[in-house]
Amino acid sequence: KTKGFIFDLDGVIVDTAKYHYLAWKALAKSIGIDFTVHQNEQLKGISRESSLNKILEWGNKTLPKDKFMELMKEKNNQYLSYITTMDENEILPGVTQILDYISQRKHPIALGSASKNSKIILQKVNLLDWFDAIVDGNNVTKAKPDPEVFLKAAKAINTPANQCIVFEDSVAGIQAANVANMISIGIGDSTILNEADFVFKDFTEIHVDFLERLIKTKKE
Ligand code: G16
Ligand code: MG
Repeated sequence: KTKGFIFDLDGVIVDTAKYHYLAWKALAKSIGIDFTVHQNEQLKGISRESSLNKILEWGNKTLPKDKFMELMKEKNNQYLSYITTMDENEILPGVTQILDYISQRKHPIALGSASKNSKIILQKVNLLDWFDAIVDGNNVTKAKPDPEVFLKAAKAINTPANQCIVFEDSVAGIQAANVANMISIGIGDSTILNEADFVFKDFTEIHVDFLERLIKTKKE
């Protein structure tokens, strides 16, 4: 039986979540807003625009449209400056092994990311060729927790939603996978990702027997 595997990017395949955090933190500071690591959890997985809206909300600030656009651009430039030096060493533990396992068994693999920078990053870490489809921030209009990104990814790999397995590090992404009726697997802290069907600290904790059972599991 064929399952479709959908991977989030930031925080699942590579640890770019830390770069997003640094870039947003600096940008917020430049307009006199501070936010905590805890608040940062809410920025994970959501779009650039939604992220800035949240930060402004936290700081009780509103901005004219042109200033808003300028700040989004500034954040992205800062982020891009962090990712230029990325290479294979920034692939998170166990990722290459699981991609290898899945593709050897001929299950299709898709990316389902909110990022508009996903292709550059996958190229940088030399993982682009593993993916049968890329659905990212350039292809969707609704940010996670809306399931649009995962539903499009499922379609792109010709797999019904209830036969898809999603790996996610964000609360919004787990919610999106659940709404899409996919099996949701959290990668990270189980107290934060408690809505997921399963949670693992990282991919090195996911063993072959678990994957074999998962492949046989069906969501109604
Ligand atoms: C990622 C991050 C988010 C970021 C979003 C948009 O999503 O988790 O923090 O705001 O992409 O990224 P960009 O500004 O690069 O378009 P994901 O879904 O890959 O975790
Ligand atoms: Mg993520």
